[in-house]
Amino acid sequence: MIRYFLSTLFFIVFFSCSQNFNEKMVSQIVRDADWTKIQTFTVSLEEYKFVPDKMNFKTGIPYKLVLKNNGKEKHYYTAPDFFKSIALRKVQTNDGEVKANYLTAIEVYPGKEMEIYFVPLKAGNFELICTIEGHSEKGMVGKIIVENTSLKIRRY
Ligand SMILES: [Cu+2]
Repeated sequence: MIRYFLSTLFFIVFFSCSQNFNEKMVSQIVRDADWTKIQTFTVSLEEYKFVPDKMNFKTGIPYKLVLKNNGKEKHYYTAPDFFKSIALRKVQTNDGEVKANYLTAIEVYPGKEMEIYFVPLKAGNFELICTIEGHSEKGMVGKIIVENTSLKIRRY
């Protein structure tokens, strides 16, 4: 019961300051998330679409977003508002990984794959687009939907 109360309290405090995630808060969320319960979501980048073009995530849950370019051209996964609303752990490829606090876009070469490890912090509907000239006009756009799930957030 106390545990539940504390997690609820944390949730309220957490989301009341979530308008402005600072570096320290983000790294604490990344550190405290239960990465053994990671959920994988794979998106294929092709000419000229994201498959699927709707991605659903829930706040407080650790995810691995796999971006796979199954096309013949390079493509961008550009979603600045979404990337501002997550706690980013790292971006990983076969060749190494990048640790950063904040992303705007990820470029994936044909036949390659990149993995984004993160925890969504904020609910919302976010636009996804491939910013290479002509691609969005041909349909390379998508939606990222993040739902609030106070009960599912990890207990602290
Ligand atoms: Cu593209």
